[in-house]
Amino acid sequence: MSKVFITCALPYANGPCHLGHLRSTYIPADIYARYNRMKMRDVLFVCATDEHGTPIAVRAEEIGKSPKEIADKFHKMIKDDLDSCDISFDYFSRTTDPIHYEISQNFFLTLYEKGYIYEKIIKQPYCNKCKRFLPDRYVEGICPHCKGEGARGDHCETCGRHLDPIQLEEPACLICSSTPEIKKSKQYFFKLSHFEDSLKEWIENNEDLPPNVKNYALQWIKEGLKDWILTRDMEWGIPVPLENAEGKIIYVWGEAFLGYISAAAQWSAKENKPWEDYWNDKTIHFIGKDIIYHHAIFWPALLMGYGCKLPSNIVAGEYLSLEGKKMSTSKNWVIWASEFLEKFDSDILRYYLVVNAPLTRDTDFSWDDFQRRVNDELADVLGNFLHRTFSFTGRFFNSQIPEPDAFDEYDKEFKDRITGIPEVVSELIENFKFREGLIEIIRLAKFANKYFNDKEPWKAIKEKPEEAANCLYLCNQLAKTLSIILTPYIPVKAPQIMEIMNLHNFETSKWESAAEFIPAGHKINKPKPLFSKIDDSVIKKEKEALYENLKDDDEMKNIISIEDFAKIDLRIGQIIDVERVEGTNNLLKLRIDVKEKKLQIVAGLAKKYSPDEIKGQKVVVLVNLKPAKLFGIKSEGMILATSDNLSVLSAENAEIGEKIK
Ligand code: B3M
Ligand code: ZN
Repeated sequence: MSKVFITCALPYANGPCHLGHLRSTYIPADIYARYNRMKMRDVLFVCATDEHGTPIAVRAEEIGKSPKEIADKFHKMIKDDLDSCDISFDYFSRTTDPIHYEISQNFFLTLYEKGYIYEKIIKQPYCNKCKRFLPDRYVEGICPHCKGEGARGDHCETCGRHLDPIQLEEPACLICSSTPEIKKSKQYFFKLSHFEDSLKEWIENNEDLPPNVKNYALQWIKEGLKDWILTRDMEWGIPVPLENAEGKIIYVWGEAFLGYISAAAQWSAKENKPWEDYWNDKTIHFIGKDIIYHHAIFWPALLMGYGCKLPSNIVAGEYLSLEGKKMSTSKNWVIWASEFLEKFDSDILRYYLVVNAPLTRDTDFSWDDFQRRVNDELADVLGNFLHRTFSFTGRFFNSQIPEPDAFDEYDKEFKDRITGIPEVVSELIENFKFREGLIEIIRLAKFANKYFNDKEPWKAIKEKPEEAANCLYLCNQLAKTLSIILTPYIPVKAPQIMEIMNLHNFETSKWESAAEFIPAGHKINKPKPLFSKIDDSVIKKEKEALYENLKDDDEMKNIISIEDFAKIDLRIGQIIDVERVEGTNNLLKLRIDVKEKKLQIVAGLAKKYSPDEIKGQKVVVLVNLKPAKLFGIKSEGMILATSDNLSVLSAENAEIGEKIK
């Protein structure tokens, strides 16, 4: 039996799960795991909470608790969240487990002994007031490459580059705002650069890697890989297992990956089966798109150094926004999994988050759209089809699947679609096209409703009973097929379809049996409604509660005077020339005619507009902004656009050069 090792990115134990986590990582991975089990493959599906790292240590300090106490609390919360969403892990561990410490330290030691980890004295920002080295995200400043503001010690949002904290210009401690001093300290580095060629070859030749993962990874490799600092001066974490390394811990990203292995090792000990067999057969990592770098570059390089098989594939889910705005836990612009699942069934959430958009595209959760899809698709299409099939069978065929007669062309078409659908969906799920699989299912259910309407079995039962029998025979077959192929998507409701169909003992958990027909005469149970509609009042209440959070948003209370506003010189400008800024994926260089002069502006709009799309548009331009250099290119103003969706404010009927007051 073939084996599959499936993992989900380890959630940080410093907050509960929200819908974004579920959408990008956990639901897709669970669909894949459940599907593979139904294909009779031997699945090992693991995850753990990621319990080290600076954010947890800082948070603990802020509230006067130990980091372990914080981790305990959130480990439990996250586990409950994932359970309520029916994520079917075989093992869910934590990175504070002693086995994880042992495995991570051994891994580090092996790399050290093989010469892939070396010591180096480096300069690091140290905050005198907070009495700590400021790693990663605890120092903020200006990006040395693109001059973007608000760059963090490890990463610049503007140009997407990985940074070293001491490179930042005008650095400030994020906890107390004071300027850090630069201190020397010995750290351990991983020779990432050594693996550049092998990584390139692995990524280029891996035909399975999804395009979003492949493209990002190759782009970074093209820029050249630098060695990674693998340790920190910190208390909270896994101690570096070397002499003369007191007070140093392994960087959280240097051990979190081993959480996949340590969770599996614990499962192995419990089940008495070697996890290595699973790893060596096929391994798939499900992650969010923000950690593609880590999984497609850093982790494979660590594994190459260690001398172990690389993962077979990496599936990266993109982001979820909320009601058109970027989710923000600090602004409470978020929907927590636990709150949502207290009120709605997990299956309708799973359905909505999958059907909403392909995994490889950013998408939005909106309450209205959620209601629309649940009511129109789950209740009206799927629910209605099942209910009319079962109640009609009950009423006119004594709850028995009728004996079919000769099929006409329409029946035959329907029959072929029923027997064909499992293979269609299977092919899509195998390729991680979960949404497309679900859409095929709904499309067939729509077709089935039309078929039912066209066949008018309520009339035919009197005039041509054999036609009504054919119709209900086939509709029951589809219901049974659906109960199987919907199981990975909606694992609570799908078995309820089986129960109504009295199929518990049938080989319902096997994908291969989805296309097999139930014999005529099989008795089904009394139907009960499976999907109900969501009332407008329910959605209204949810929206009100959510939008209430915006009122607390300080940005909205930031009053300015009319004099302040008068300082802003906004004019209508026409975009006369556009090109992409090479080496970035989001910047456009534009020339804009504002009548009095022509301005050169660099704007982060490339993810939304291609040069052709935006050229010629009349837009609103801030013309008296102090010039700055972005990516080494002079920028003399700003184009007004929305902050998350990046829609430019345009004014097609206005005159070029007109002032805005
Ligand atoms: N703990 C969470 C994240 O960055 C991080 C994942 C670790 S996976 C090995 O999304
Ligand atoms: Zn930058």
